[in-house]
Amino acid sequence: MSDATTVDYDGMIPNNVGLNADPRLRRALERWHPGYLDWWRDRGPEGFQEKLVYLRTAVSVEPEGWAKFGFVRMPEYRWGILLAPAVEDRKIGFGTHKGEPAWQEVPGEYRAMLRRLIVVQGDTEPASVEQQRHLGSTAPSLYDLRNLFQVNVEEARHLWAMVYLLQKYFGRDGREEAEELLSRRSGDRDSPRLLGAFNETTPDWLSFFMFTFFTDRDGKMQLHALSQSGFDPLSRTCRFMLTEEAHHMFVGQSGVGRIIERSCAAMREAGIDDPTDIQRVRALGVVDLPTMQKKANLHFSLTLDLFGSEISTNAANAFNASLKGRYLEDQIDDDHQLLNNTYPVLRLKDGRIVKEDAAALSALNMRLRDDYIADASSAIERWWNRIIARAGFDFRIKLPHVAFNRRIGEFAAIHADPHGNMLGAEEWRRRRDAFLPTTEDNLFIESLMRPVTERGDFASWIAPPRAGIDGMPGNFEYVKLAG
Ligand code: BYC
Repeated sequence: MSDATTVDYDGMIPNNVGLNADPRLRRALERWHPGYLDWWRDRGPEGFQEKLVYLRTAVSVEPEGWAKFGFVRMPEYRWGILLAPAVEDRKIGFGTHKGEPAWQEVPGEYRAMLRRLIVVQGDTEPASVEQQRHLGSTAPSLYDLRNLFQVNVEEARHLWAMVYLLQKYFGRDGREEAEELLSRRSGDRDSPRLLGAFNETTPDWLSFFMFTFFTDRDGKMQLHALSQSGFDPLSRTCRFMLTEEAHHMFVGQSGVGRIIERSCAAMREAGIDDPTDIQRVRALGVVDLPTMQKKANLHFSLTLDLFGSEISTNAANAFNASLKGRYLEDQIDDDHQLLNNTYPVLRLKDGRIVKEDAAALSALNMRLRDDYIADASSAIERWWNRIIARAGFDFRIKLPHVAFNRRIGEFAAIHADPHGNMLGAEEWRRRRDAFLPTTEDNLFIESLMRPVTERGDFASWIAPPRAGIDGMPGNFEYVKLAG
């Protein structure tokens, strides 16, 4: 079935892509490696580079036993290049080339488009590491500190994954793009990361958990869409990345869930029945639910921008070219070419938000965004709102309307409240603080961010997890801070 399920773990770069037999590629990657390590030391997790961290490392691409756990110093992490096993005789599943054998080389006519998709995907990975680099100093426990670093090293491995594709298949341009992936900086005025949400800050742990819940979930959707690609190396790379991505979303889902759990327990203990009594709740040293709703509003709306415009010829071209499919394309029952199909799209018409049918090909970003919203909303119901309901509070975290707080696409030009009611600029300014975190909200959250570094202890604003990592007990020393 597979040409390369065995991982070569002996060389400098663990891989299952036959690096030993490809000296040109190996040399290119080895030349890139020192610059990568400089980037990691300079822009990666601040302050913990020499500490031993209990990390998961991918050592196989088989579903069973693909990772091993052990203590490692982050700069010595084995960032490898791993592709999911090849599917024998794989055929392209959508677009103009549907039914043709999947490409093992870049089709010349689509070179620029494919390179652009890989570069955009690759750019988000180091960006998120940069955004999160200051969080180690305020971790609420050793367990959380370790999870942060796990997410960071795996996002960095995802950078390796995209750099491999660039170096192997795109010659000199690919090498240049690989260098630029190390030189752009999240939030930098002169050389920012490519997509908006990756230039925002992640100032506190609630933001980190919201980011991994909402923005990593965009990662999941985009990787799924790319894993359908007719370009087989991209498809296999993304398929394996998805294995790691699941843990990142778990960190966000359970992180926010544990904050909610702690807040609800503290309110119960103090006899508070009204979760919107913000000052009384905050006096308990926990995060109030309305502030969590505002953080969710912010991260959800920033993440929606990552889907691009509702109507997009770029998306239609990438689909037609059989480069980027839909979420679970291979499970959809239609012609997979969308020549005559339509898809309902929310648009701004004569100053009103209306739903209208658009050509399905042009509406692919919208469709992926809808799939994303369904996925996020069901996770919120199953996790966060269940915790609140079990504690007996009359409060639900809700996703805001898609027109709320947008910078990209149809609704970038207007203001809307979280229900989708359009607001004038003046009313938006007046009511904005009720929808999005204010300086005061952020200062309150910041005031809670004190590091907790004793084994088995947790900050007062977050509940312990149900289970440890890799079956380890609650008081396990996930990061060895001494020595
Ligand atoms: N910010 O046709 P349009 C992840 C640009 S997250 C700035 O509307 P298109 C992760 C766009 O580039 C997943 N610019 O959109 C998560 C285009 O410019 P050009 C990352 C933006 O191209 C957590 C123009 O506007 N992967 O993995 O259909 C931690 C018109 O664009 C933005 C991908 O995104 C923006 N938000 O769709 C770590 C997959 N949006 O080309 C990692 C690869 C649009 O005319 N990327 N623009 O100069 C893509 O599929 C597409 O590029 C996008 C945009 C979905 C991003």
